Amino acid sequence: MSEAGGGRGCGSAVPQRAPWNLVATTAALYLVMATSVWTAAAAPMSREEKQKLGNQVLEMFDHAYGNYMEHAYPADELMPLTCRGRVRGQEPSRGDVDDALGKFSLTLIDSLDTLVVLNKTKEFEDAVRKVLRDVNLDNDVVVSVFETNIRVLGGLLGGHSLAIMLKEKGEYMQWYNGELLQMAKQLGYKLLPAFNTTSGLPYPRINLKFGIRKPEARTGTETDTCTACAGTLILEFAALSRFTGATIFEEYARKALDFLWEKRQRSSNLVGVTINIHTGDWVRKDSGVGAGIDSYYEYLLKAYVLLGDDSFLERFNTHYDAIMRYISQPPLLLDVHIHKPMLNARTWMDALLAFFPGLQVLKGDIRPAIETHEMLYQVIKKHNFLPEAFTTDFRVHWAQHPLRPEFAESTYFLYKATGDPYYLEVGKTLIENLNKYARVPCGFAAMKDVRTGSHEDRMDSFFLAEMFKYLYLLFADKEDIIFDIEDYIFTTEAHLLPLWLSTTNQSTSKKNTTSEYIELDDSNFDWTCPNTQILFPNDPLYAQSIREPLKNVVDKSCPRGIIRVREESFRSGAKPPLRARDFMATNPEHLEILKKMGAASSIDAEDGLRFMQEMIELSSQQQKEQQLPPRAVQVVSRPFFGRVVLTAGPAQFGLDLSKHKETRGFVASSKPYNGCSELTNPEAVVGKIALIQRGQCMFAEKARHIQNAGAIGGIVIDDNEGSSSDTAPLFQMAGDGKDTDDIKIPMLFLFSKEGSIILDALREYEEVEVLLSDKAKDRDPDMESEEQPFSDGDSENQSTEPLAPGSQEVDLADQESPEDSSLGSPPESPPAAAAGEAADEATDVSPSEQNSDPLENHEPTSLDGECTDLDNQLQEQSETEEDSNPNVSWGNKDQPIDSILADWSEDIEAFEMMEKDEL
Ligand code: DMJ
Repeated sequence: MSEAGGGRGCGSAVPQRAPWNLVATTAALYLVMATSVWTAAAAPMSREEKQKLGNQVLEMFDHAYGNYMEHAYPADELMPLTCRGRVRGQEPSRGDVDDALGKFSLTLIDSLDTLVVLNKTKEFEDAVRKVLRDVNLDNDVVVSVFETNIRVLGGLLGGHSLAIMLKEKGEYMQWYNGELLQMAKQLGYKLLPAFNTTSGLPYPRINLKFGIRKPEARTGTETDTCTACAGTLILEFAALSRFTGATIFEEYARKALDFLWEKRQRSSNLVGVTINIHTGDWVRKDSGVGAGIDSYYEYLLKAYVLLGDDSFLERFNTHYDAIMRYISQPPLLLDVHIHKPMLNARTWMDALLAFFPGLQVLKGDIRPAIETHEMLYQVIKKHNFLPEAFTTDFRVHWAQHPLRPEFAESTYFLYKATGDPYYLEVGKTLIENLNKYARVPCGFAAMKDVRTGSHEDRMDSFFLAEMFKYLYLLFADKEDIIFDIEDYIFTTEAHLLPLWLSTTNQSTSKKNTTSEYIELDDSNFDWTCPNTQILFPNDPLYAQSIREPLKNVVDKSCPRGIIRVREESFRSGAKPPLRARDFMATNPEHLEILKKMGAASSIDAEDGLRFMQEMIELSSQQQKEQQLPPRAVQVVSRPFFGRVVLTAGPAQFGLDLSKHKETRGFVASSKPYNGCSELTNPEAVVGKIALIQRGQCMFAEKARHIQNAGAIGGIVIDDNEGSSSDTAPLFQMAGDGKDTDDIKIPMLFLFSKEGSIILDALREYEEVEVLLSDKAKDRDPDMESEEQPFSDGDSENQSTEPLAPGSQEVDLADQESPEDSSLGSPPESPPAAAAGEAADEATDVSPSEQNSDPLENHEPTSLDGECTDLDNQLQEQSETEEDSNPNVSWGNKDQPIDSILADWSEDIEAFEMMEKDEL
């Protein structure tokens, strides 16, 4: 391929759409031939509507960026609920997530090239000046090498790329002299010590000031890194080398990639999730396309695009073949074991894999891209956002959503490849959901729980770097952007690098690995690029016909869990393997199967291994669910209008908010604030929701005091300053060991940080109205402009207690979405766990204490792909129980899961040894 080939053919950041005349001609033919089908397809979107949506994206960006600049800058990120900057060390640590924060104004740097894409050139110029004036890259702080590379180095390089483009145009940035590139180079040198390992794989973390080795560095003892962490450097490092002529960066990144390639599992051609940076041994041998691996694959293909080096394409194609052979189980993408790739390693998928359809478009494999994208869209339609993890039957596995952009990215690429207006409608839904559920007065807040609609006090920088770029570009026409986007490639953080780098300052070490250099003509790229020439023009209904069978995949699918379970053997009459979720300790047949596992054949051994892994997963999932029974406190009065939703812990007494009820009222502080004696200000709390501080007496005692004073509900606020549901596990407020039936009002618990949001609002606005529920009530974005809180008309009084004006208790039964309303009552809450003996003790309810059985009410055992009515009913019931009542009772079984696992621990060890031996 020609040296410039990297920038041609597949090289453009966005695949070329088919020539319009061809599209139009073929579409016209189909219109005549298949009008009825065509009308079912997405209608084309008018230019006006696209412009309107584009403008909406601009307004949303202004809201996010403006609030960051006004309330957080120069901090790394905005905390949109408390409306201030997140400064590392000043907030409770969130663990690894904080490794992206280096006190270098992360969000500003990550936003630089977004400003230019969104045509905010003046703001870009200001932002660059601020970066040059304020940003210090020499802080004594330990950061992630991966995050610093993709967000900061990538941000500086993207900013530089567009700064020189603007300068050349002659209007803006005329003063610019490569200062961002100088900063990028300085940062590049700071990252290089991380590569000081025998393997050439970088350490995962580095101290910006002290590097790796010095004792002050507080890092350098790690032995493992993720594959994506070591394999997502080549674009930024090669760009840095080629922009500056310092070849060392590209060489280091290539060396790390070469090492990973050598270490691939040779029989499956897959890579694991984590690798030992010294020995090169795989530490985690599961393999997927999501968390931990994702951008390794992305960078192989894009390195080929940017650098025109065939070896990267060969590697990518080899891996891609393995992915499609083992991991892709359309429409699912499921992790497998690298050495036993027919064995699924998980029963759930993570949200990061949503980038993969976009990568498939770049590869030119449109059909599976459409399928997976559609499956993901169905999940989004069900939960408003893509939960961080969801099961193979589309239940929430991990309910958080930090405003990730991957799905928007894939939507953009699919639209560019197919021209199908359906993808514009998808983008419109994303915009609506962001405004409806994530927008808060001071920016956009991550979802803490997509089921309750509660928020987390975080707005990650990638939201500005990626989400707004992809959404804006989705609706933009060529003339809406001040430069040709197709001259650039998107990094994994959506930073733009110019394709002309392919011919500049090439590293002498490896120009091209093909032995013979052959000039290829354009026909060689016909099958490697998104093949719009044969796809869309020949069949305008292509994308729709692939999507259609998947339309109901989420709501109506058979709850089979894992799809591929050695289907051939079942068809031939063999019994399907026992799955952990179906296991019943009282079933003699199941016990017989267990005995056989690991004994007879390798198939039984595989079943045994999988069974035990599923048991472990199920157990930890159940523990997570038992410990996290979230409720929502939604601030509905002005200026919040329901836009701020706080995660709250429930009580084991009082009104059960999970039973389709909610309580709404103004808040008032009780006196004494701890609520441990009769209130001295009953007139202030009567008919209101009383705020009480945690501590000094039992929760139930506080509840009785505020109830006696006439309160209609209570919120206990943690007295432990700085505590937050971001960092501490939620718990249930236990009763006092006596009968608590006399407590009728609902009680919720807020950690200190969430509680201060209510207290601060009360100080500032005097009248603060909240809604206590198990799930945030829908907000109408128009309310803000109309300046009126939730209409009272949609609430129905259900309380047995007298209610004061301005407060109500609401039965939501008739307001639920159809999917919920058809499901009947959720099961009763579990009996209260053993009452706390010490005063004010919270109860973490463990599965064994609950005497619960995770196996009941889960997926039925249908494995034949046929949906029965019973299957569907059970599935719906299971879904409802899990979604609406995370504290669900699992019923009684003879043997708690913990003891089963204990019985099996020796066997688990044996299987692990067996795995090692095989490797
Ligand atoms: C971004 O920082 C990048 O896209 C990265 O590759 C992984 N995902 C986050 C956003 O979700």
